[in-house]
Amino acid sequence: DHAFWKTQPVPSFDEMASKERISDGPIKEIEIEKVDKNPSPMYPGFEWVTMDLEDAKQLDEVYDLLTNHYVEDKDATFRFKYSPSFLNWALKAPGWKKEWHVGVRATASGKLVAFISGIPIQLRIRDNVLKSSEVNFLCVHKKLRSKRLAPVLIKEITRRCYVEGTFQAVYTVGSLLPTPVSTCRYFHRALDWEKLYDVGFSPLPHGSTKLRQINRYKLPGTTSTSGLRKMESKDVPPALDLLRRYLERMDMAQVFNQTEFEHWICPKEEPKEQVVWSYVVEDPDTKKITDYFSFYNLESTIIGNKKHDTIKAAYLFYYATEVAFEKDEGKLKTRLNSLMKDALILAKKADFDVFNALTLLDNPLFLEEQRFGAGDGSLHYYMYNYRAAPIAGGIDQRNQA
Ligand code: YNC
Ligand code: MG
Repeated sequence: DHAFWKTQPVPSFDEMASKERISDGPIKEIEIEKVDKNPSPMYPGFEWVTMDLEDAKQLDEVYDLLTNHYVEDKDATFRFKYSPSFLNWALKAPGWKKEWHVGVRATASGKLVAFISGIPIQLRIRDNVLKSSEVNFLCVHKKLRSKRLAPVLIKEITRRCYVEGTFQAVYTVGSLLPTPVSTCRYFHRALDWEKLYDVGFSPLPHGSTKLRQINRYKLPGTTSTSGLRKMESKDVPPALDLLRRYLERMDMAQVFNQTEFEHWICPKEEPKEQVVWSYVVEDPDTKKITDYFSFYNLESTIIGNKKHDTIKAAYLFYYATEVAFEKDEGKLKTRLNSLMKDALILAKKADFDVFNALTLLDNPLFLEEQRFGAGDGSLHYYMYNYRAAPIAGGIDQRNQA
């Protein structure tokens, strides 16, 4: 019955399902002077901490907590394994605030047992750009589950956002809560089918053989798009311009400035483990950047497998193409299929086992042809303290980022 969520400024299932037209806007006015200046009480034996992620030791503590206790699939076979480099990238995005990296320690041992984070982003929903917080990495130690600690963490990050004058938030969760503004599905494209089969990720379809499956997912050794090369610093302004125009076609998307684009897509410094891979297409004649795509690296621990301990997954990230503005869906489909085939080839070369994508952006135009299969997971998108008419989901949806 959602004892916690029904007290929060989020739309109910009923109002989101109603036939009445929903007009987009905040649910509750927040008076900043009335926001508590101090954290809410913590359970006895535990204490609030602000994590200092500039300190490699504290970053490692968050890494350890997530590696052992973060999101698993429904059969508890795989668990996300965000690398320290990934956490640096995701949690120290431009404008990041230390106060939004919230931990809970056991007072006696000092052990980190829970975490929640936010980063500031500009989020556009239809015609409104909201100064908001993107909340992520909510995690409670397995031994402290079902004790209503999650609501305490959520209330504390909310207070810390309000104190900074940020009154809206966006977050994604695999489970259904009141009430998604949109829902996507995960799709997976095997790069190393045999490994995925060995670890129980990919089934052997009825009537097929291992050899046939391996052949089905074979890729050429080289890419085919002429002018395709790694993205460099000099490509940032034209690639950002292209992405901005491309995202204008969507109902919901982050608004990027150049610093943010650089951080997310074309980082200046190489971290210890590479997190993001980005490529551009430079037209051989005009030298213009006509397309770009990116994917990031997120491993999963394989829980209790003797032969392999991790799956290396590439996640399709942002991309854009000039062809999108020609209003010719057939042409867009053709172009995206060649770009994404090249992305698969590059990911395979970089030793990834699987390539994942959601049903957002123009992805439904290439998922099938590029041999992605539907996963069993959904990803629900939520807004905190903002009511917005639902954004179409599913395989036909192409209006969200
Ligand atoms: C969840 N993931 O429904 P009701 S995603 C939000 N997001 O409340 P307890 C969640 N709410 O239904 P547990 C949630 N999971 O009674 C549970 N809840 O109203 C709600 N898993 O609390 C739940 N990470 O402490 C229920 O549950 C209440 O001990 C139950 O802890 C939950 O990062 C959790 O999946 C998820 O570590 C911490 O299971 C734990 O089970 C765990 O008894 C593995 O809580 C890791 C995992 C979640 C990944 C993510 C996004 C989080 C968004 C949080 C909401 C942010 C709102 C915006 C705040 C800023 C506002 C401004 C401005
Ligand atoms: Mg709990």
